[in-house]
Amino acid sequence: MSDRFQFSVQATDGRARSGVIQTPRGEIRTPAFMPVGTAATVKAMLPESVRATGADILLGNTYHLMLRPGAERIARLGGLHRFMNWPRPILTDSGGFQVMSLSSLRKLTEEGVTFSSHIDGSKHVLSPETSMEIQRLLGSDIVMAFDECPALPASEEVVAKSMRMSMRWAQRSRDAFGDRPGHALFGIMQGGVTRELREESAEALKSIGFEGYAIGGLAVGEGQEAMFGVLDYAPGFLPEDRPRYLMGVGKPDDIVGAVLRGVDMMDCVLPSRSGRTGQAWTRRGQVNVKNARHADDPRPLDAHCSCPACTGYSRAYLHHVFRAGEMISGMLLTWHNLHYFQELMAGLRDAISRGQLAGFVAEFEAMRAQGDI
Ligand code: PRF
Ligand code: ZN
Repeated sequence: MSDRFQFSVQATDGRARSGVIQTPRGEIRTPAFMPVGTAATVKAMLPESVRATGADILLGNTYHLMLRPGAERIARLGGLHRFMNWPRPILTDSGGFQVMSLSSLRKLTEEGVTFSSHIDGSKHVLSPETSMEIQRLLGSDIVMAFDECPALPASEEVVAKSMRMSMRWAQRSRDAFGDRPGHALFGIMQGGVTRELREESAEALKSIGFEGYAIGGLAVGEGQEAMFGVLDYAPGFLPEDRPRYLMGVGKPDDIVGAVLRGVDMMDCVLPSRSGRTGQAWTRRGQVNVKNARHADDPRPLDAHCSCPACTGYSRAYLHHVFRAGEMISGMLLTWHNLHYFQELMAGLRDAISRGQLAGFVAEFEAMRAQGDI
């Protein structure tokens, strides 16, 4: 195992890349999908089950963990990996994005953001410096720079001002992070849907220098077509020899489109969150198990899926436990969804390695076009 953080691209197919990120806590095969473990758990899953779905890395959240149970407490208890019993790599988001979507009484200045907790109303401050300190206390392997992400649509002027502040915060994040062998700091590109702003942001980040580069500020209301429009050029502004991480994306077709455009890492609550609301994701698209058509159906959710939900249970059972509000419903559907997302990533990696990505994508689209039958 490497004692350093290192990324190597092993194969390319068009703009898509497959590779490996080496970290002291293990390898991350890319393109990678990171399940979200916001509050030190991937909801409804044991860590060993998350691993069994094929995940190499989880995402954790500075915002939630600083509020509850507190970063100092997690540090005293041996760090986030020990605390949640996940020994592999963890990436933590820096908090600003969650402050904007979850907290109240927010006040944003050049220094940072003050806000009230969505849990108990208590007052807190996040800045590049405090975010770096909290992520250090958590023991995060991949630390995200502190940024601001404006909701779209927003005027170009608002997006430009916000992006430039995020770039000043990126420099402060780099300075505060310091030299931490084996740990990585990723910068976050902003700039909305404006090509010139995206380029300016990428140039600012590259001159600071990061171990990896995220594309932030997408999947915030602009729609898939506009997002793909940005992804047609934005990854090309970033260094080829560093991982590129598209934050908060997405649905399976978003993931495939992003990988085709040169993205290496993604995260999304979708497979875990929708598992708890009765939504399953399969090769044939979305299936809602609460639909009455499943009540007498002895078939599995997906006969070609090797997850526990599909090998052990019928659609009728999944329908019943969802309707009955049983906890196993969220457990089985989350497992299935995470398994499906990880199989998709494995298929993408394999297709890129073989130079067969176009064929893989054609098959992906043909299966979805058939629909659930
Ligand atoms: N910045 C940060 N986290 C994020 C985003 C961002 O722009 C997004 C946007 N999709 C999701 N999570 N720090
Ligand atoms: Zn399954």
